[in-house]
Amino acid sequence: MPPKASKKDAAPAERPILGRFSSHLKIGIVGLPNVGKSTFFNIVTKLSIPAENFPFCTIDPNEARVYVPDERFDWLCQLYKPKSEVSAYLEINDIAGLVRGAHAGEGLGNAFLSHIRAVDGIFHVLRAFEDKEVTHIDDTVDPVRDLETIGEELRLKDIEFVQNKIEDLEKSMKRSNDKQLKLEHELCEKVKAHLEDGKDVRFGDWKSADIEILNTFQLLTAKPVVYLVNMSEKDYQRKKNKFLPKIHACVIPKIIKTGFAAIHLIYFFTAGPDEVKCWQIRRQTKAPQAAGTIHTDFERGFICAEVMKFDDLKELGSESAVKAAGKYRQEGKTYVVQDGDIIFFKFNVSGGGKK
Ligand SMILES: Nc1nc2c(ncn2[C@@H]2O[C@H](COP(=O)(O)OP(=O)(O)O)[C@@H](O)[C@H]2O)c(=O)[nH]1
Ligand SMILES: [Mg+2]
Repeated sequence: MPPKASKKDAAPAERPILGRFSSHLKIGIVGLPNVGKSTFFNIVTKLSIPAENFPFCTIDPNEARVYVPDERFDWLCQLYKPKSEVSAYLEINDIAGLVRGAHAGEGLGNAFLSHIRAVDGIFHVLRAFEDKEVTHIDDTVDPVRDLETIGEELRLKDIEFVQNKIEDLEKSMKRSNDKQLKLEHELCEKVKAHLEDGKDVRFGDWKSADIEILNTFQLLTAKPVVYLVNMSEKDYQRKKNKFLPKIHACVIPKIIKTGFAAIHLIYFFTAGPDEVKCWQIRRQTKAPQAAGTIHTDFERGFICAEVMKFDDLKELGSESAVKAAGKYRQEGKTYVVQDGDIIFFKFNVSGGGKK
């Protein structure tokens, strides 16, 4: 008898995630001027954007896509020796430095804040290196103060947004008794109080219904943040001289992987002799929508997903061994795709065929 799906197989009803529901997510590098944002960006991308000792030198956000290293992907490529290999990538934007007062337009603040609004997560670079040649906008090196400065700007911008929203809602509420308007108004008041308390939106304990509404706002402090403390290479070298190159190489892939996970991206694989490919999707994506990242027909005509777990394939060595062990599973429309699933989609659209 085939194994019956037990309770523990059922996906727990997860709370929705704050942020955009999309598979095209990106992370932005944010911080004060001269903290090392562009330097970090250049290292990560190996692109040569000039890192100059001058605030406001980067006005247009610079974009780059960097590969996400993954041993599972490498292993699959070894196994299938495919003609084409496509790994996952993280899109990173180098955003120009924010200064105190940015929320009120200081230092082209509004333009830069709109660039932050367009990303799904933040690499917040903090300067911990001392260097007389590199000016600090507040004269002294103090990463904790800097963290607060940026945090405060983002919160003030969010307060402004929510305040405007409250005023709009109040106008609408005079004309309509729509319950949704009242719910949104209550939430906005709650969010405003939370921000005025000095707390970022992402730290709030919001209900599922609140999160659905918050996700239509794209608030700056709702975005996930990864803090990167930029310390002097010299300080680092003094202590760990011979290990430095190794540490350097490890740290960068780790930062990329951390950023990728922080914005709630995962990926599933398609694997065969033609191609091994990572398909990135947002966490909580169901099988038909995951199929849709490959082709809209796959979503429209979705029949089922045949799923192998990477660990099972690695342990058993081949697809046929996984099948023989009864671990090759058919999943339906409600299946929530998990990171590292190896999937073969079956679909049917009129006039189309099976993959
Ligand atoms: N001494 C030292 N200088 C650095 C470090 N990181 C960046 N810099 C220098 O600081 C200046 C500003 O860096 P940049 O990356 O352009 O800062 P951004 O304004 O945050 O993009 C440049 O001259 C960099 O070479 C570091 O770790 N130590
Ligand atoms: Mg820069």
